Amino acid sequence: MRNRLWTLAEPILGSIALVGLWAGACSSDALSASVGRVEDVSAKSLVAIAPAAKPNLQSATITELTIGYGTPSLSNVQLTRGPVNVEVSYTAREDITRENRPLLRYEIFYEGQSILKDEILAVGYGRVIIGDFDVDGAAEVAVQGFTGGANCCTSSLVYSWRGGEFEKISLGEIGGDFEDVDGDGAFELVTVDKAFLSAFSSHAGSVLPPKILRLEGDRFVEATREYPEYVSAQIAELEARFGGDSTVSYSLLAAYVADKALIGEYESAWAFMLEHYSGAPDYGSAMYKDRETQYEDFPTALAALLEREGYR
Ligand SMILES: [Ca+2]
Ligand SMILES: [Ca+2]
Repeated sequence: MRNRLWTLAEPILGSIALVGLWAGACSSDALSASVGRVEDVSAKSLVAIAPAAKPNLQSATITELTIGYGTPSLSNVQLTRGPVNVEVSYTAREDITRENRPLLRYEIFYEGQSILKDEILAVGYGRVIIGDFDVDGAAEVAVQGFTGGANCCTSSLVYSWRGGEFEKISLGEIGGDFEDVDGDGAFELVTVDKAFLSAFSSHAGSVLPPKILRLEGDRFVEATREYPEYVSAQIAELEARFGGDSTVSYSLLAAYVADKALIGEYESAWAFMLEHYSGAPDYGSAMYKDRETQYEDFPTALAALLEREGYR
């Protein structure tokens, strides 16, 4: 399990990978029946493994393309999964300006028919994934791109096949990974709760609780509390950071209390926090300020944040 507690979940990748991820049961010949077609790209720079083409998308297989810093320009790379085909092109830019932007362009086909064409800004990171995220037999195509900037932002979009068209679901500025958190075959979007960003620490030093979104119908809903094993693993990693110190940083404590609240253990976590916070501002008084309210201390500010964000 990847640790995304200490980062902002904005993957910056230095290479290109075209990979079919096989998460369900598969037969030995499943991976050999169909290989993604790659054009105008050095074959050496790609690992191309695509799952067997099937008339429907019942299995939990995702085919994906990821670009990162150093990825050369690509044209018409084909990702294919069942009836869905995505043609991807990417313009690498050495000097990025408003007029000279690194764009990931994509055209989505269904059974050979062009359905839509679009593009996304991809500064050092971009990704296209085909799969059946909610295992309902209809395909999804996810597109992500990093918009650039020190403190910002990956955008995510999902196109869901509704028979005749792909419905566009804009997730906004949410990064993260599409993965099957609980092994049930459906893919969740695993991201972080940005409400904790810079709340009790510097931006880079912020510890963020996990946030898990699940596709339900035509939207993604937050379902973090339904994945207690995943959250517990995150808690264990936080606890490993406590060490034997008598005090624990505010940001770490905030994430800890939030995580424990997600698995129904808010009270004990709150008591732990009260015992282990230093009482001194370690990031200036600004951290106690929430819009118009200036909180008197860390516990009061944390309680307000947890309340506002639905943790308690
Ligand atoms: Ca689906
Ligand atoms: Ca799942």
